[in-house]
Amino acid sequence: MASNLKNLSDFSGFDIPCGKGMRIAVVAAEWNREITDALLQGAVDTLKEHGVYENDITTVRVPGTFELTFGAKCALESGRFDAVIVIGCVIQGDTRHFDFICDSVTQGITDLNLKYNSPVIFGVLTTDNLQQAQDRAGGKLGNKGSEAAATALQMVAVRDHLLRQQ
Ligand code: DLZ
Repeated sequence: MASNLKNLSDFSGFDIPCGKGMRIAVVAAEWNREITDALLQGAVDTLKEHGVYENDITTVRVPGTFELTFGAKCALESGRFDAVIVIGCVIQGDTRHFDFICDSVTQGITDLNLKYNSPVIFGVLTTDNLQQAQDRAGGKLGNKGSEAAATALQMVAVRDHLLRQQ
């Protein structure tokens, strides 16, 4: 989770490349929809602000954060995308589901990043309560979806720079 001092939508100091011509899939969870809708909107807005064509952005919904790994895998297997962004929100409750879901999606997305040559970006909030999620979904600490979108553009540029240099 972001530090209290960091605004997730503040990219000053970061060199965000132009996304013109990049094809991006955004896979978003239905759970905690109030939050994931705001994160998804933040991601799409930021992609467009940085030059990604609307037609090159594909959004898809999966039931929960646990399903993000499979959704991202399908997007990668299609070979159609330069990057995949996963969006979710897991809120700590009295259930151990929190740990299982967070561990699963973190490991799942890491595994995909190791296996495929298109980056998968982690736009998942894992918070103690709803207020912390709202703060990071367009609230006082910015928008984690926007941060994920900017990261996607950076990582596609890194991939292109390093793999196409050979
Ligand atoms: C079951 C569950 C719970 C308890 N909490 C969340 C949550 O906070 N955020 C979320 O995205 N999904 C949650 N889920 C649903 C799981 O991610 C998954 O969809 C179901 O366990 C079915 O596989």
